[in-house]
Amino acid sequence: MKDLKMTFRWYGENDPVSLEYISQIPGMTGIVSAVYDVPVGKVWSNESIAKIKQQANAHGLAFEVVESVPVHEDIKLGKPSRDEYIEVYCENIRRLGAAGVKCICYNFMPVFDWLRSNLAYKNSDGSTSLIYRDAEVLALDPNEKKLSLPGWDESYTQEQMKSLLDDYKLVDEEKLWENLGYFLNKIIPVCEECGVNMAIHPDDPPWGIFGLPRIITNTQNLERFLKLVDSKRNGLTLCTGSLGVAPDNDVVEMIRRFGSMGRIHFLHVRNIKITGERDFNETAHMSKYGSLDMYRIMEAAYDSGFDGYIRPDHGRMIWGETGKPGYGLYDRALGAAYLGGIWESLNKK
Ligand code: DNO
Repeated sequence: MKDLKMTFRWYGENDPVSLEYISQIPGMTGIVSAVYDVPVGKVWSNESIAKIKQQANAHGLAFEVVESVPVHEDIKLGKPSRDEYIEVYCENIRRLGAAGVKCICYNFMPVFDWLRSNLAYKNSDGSTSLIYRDAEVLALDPNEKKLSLPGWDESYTQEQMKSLLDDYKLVDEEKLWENLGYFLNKIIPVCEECGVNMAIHPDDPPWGIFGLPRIITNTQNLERFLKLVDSKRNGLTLCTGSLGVAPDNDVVEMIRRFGSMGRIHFLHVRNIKITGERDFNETAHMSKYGSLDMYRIMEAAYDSGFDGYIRPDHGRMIWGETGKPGYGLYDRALGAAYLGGIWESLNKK
C-alpha cells in the first residue's frame, strides 16, 4: 500500500476555507501554505512559520510544503542586488527546513505569475471556471491597472510596472536561463544541508506573454532545467494543468520520465479543456470533462514510485460558493477525493 501525501492549499487566516474544513476532507494529510504578510525579498520570521505549523498540527494536518517562497525580480533580472536577495532566500530555506518543511514550490516567471482572461466564466450548469483566451490577454495593456490577473502582485504602481517591463527588454530566454542557473547554484547547496527539496512550478500558461520570456514550458526545457544543477534537491512541481494546455506537452510521459528520475517533489493535479489554439477552460478534475486523462496521470505517478506531495489544483466555484478564484473548498475537495479514489484502485490492481 503506497500512501498518498494529499495536501490542500491554505492561504492563512484570511482564507475563507478554514483548517477545520480542510481537515474534514477525506484523505487529507497536510496543508500547503506560506507567510503572506512579508514582501518579496524579506526574511520570514520564525514565529510566523511556527504559527502556521501549530495551526495546521492542531487540526491533525502536517505543514511540510510551502507554496511559494517568491523570487525577487532582481534575481530573475540578474541585477547586482540579486546577491542580497539570494542570501535572504537562503535564510528562508534554512528557517523553513528547521521548522520541518520538506518542499518549497516557487516559480521563475518574469513579473506575472499565472494568467487568465476571465476568473468567473459561467458554465452552462451555473458553476464558474477560470478560462484563458489568448486574444483577450494579448489585447490587454500590462501597464494598465485594470488587469485582473490572479497571480499578479497588485502592489506595483503603474510606474514600477513600466520600469520593470523596461528592465526585461534586456532579458531574453537565454539570459533568463543564465539567471536561473546562477540562483540555483547558490540555493541548492543550502537545500542539501537543510534537507529541503526545491520544486519549480512550470510557467502558466507555458508560453511567452507581453514579450516577456518564459522557459519552464516543455519536456526539453525541463530536462535543461534539471541539468542546471544535477541534484535531487533541484526538482519540479509537475502541474498538469499548466503544462497540459500546450497540445505538444504529453504530461503523462513527463510524469513517467521525471518521476522515475526522482525529480518530481510536488504534483498539482487538475484538468483543463483545450478549446482552441492557446485557449482553454479549467474544468472539474474528472477525465471526462477535460483534455487530460487523470487515470493515466495518477498511474504514471504510481508506476514511477512517486512519493512526494500532491494537491488537487484549481476548482470551479460550485454550490454557490464565493471566494478566491480557483481556490474554493467544494470543487477542490471533490478533486482530492477523486484523486484518492484513483490511487486506491492503483494500489489494488
Ligand atoms: C496558481 C499556482 C501558482 C503557483 C506559483 C508557484 O494557482 O499554481 O500561483 O503557486 O506559480 O510559485
